[in-house]
Amino acid sequence: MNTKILIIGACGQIGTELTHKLRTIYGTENVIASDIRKMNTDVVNSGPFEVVNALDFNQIEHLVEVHQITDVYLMAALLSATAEKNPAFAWDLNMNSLFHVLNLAKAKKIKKIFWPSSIAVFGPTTPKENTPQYTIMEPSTVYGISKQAGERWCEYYHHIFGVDVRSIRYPGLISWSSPPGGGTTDYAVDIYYKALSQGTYECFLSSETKMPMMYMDDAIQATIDIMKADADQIKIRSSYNLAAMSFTPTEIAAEIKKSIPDFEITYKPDFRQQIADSWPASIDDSSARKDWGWKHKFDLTSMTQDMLLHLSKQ
Ligand code: AKB
Repeated sequence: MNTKILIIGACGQIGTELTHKLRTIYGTENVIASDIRKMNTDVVNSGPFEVVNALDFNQIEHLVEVHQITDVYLMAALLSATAEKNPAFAWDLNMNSLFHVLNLAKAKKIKKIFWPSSIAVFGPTTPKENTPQYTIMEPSTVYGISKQAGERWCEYYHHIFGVDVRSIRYPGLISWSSPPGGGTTDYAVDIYYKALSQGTYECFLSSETKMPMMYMDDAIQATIDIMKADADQIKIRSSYNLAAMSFTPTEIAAEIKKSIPDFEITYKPDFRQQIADSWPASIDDSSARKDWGWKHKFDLTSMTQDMLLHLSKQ
């Protein structure tokens, strides 16, 4: 049976680039993009698109049947900063959308699921540097609690019902083709836009806040690689730690200054500082590297050059 993909939340920061990449690999007609609204013309116009509410089981089931979907990528979620403003809806969306696709796989209506987790599953009591795959996890954000609970359910559905679900704990993701939506790591995208358009940036985190980050090209590659791997290579069915680089606002600003010498950064931490302080500074991702061959390409220098090149063309 051919791979036929449904991406739920295809108009978001990851979904946009994932849709394009999957369409080049599997063929445009075999990748159905979907979202709650037609928000991103690129995604909507570049192939099949359906409006779907990730909380509506019947709608998702209908799409799966009509398009004979084999693999679902569930990218719809409320991220850390937005979730703190609307905890009940964040819990509802982040958990129940996951149950819908897990239950479709349990009923053998789909074969494989990709579900993104996050470094937000860790909390203030987790070891901060080189955070291990298995360690103390006491998340203190609504988003983190939902991702940690989701990981437990993924592992449970795999062990008890044989569901083939695969997951990655994404760090902060940086991309130029579509904006991020409500995360704590979003400053590391905004800073490039403001450096080019205004020459200054007021950062909502303090200067020495170090967090794990990754360029979108690497994140998409990881997503595709974990889904392509043989099932027996995926030894962890909760979610894999994944890392590429870690930096502070001071360090990213210094890197931008190499290309834009007059660029200035100022600091005005807000409620997101507390969220960032509860997360790891760096991540040990040796399990992903060993089990399914994860390798990153971009570091802070090469990412900055690529971001500035693309954004200055826009
Ligand atoms: C966020 O900041 O909420 C996300 C994440 C790290 O999962 N980018």
